[in-house]
Amino acid sequence: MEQIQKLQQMIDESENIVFFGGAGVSTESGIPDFRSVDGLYHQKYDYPPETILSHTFYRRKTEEFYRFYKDKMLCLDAKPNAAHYALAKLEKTGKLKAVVTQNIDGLHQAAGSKKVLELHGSVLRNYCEVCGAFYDAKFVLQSEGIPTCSCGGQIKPDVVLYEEGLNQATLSEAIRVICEADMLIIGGTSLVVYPAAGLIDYYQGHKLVLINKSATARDSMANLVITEPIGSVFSKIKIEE
Ligand code: CNA
Repeated sequence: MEQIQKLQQMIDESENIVFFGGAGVSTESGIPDFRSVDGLYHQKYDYPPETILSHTFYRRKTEEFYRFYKDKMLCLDAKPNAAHYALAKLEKTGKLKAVVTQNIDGLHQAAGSKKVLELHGSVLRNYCEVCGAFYDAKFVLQSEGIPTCSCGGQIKPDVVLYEEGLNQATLSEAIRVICEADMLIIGGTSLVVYPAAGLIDYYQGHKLVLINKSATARDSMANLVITEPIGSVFSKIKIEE
């Protein structure tokens, strides 16, 4: 409880908050993360998820990529949880300037957040590799095998696969907002996927909060560490509109 009070006080005293998050933000919405005990890395597949979700695998074994992707990465019925809603509310008050996320599920926007920097793209956007036509996630989910455009081209999710580079404009904007933040809240991320995890090093303030169920390599640099589920933490925070 003391920790929640401390978090509340830090939020109340801040005017330029940035949230940096990962898959753990959406586990309470029913979307499995990668590294928790019930996460995708602990389930049995012919290949590790990191291999399947790589550019090489996507090119060489496209059908198998899509089998895994549709089965495990497209959770289209998931709804935002208390953490997503609280962050959207904090943005409305003017205190929170941006959400920088490694997630690809679109739940921050579904909760009402406007400034969301999606470092790894979104499953909600999909494009034909030949003509560039847009397709929604439902189309991809309902397609049989490899989703194909009416022009015959292959459809690729707008998701950054392993071995692929991050969008430079998104990366630069994420660095800018983190540099300017007076409070950085990091939540639901193991902080092991780079270059995304390295972005937190741009934070220069003294209100660094880490909300994560398990320990991370960065716990020692945080001013406040909370090891509780992030949805339940944010459900206890009062945000005045
Ligand atoms: P990760 O490596 O799976 O780490 C998640 C972290 O969150 C772990 O340390 C958990 O202990 C912690 N955690 C899990 N649930 C909670 C919770 N309720 N409250 C607090 N902490 C919790 O995931 P990262 O995001 O660090 O890794 C980056 C990858 C995962 C990105 O490239 C994502 O695109 C990818 N991913 C995204 C989604 C999604 O969009 N929802 C789902 C699965 C994987």
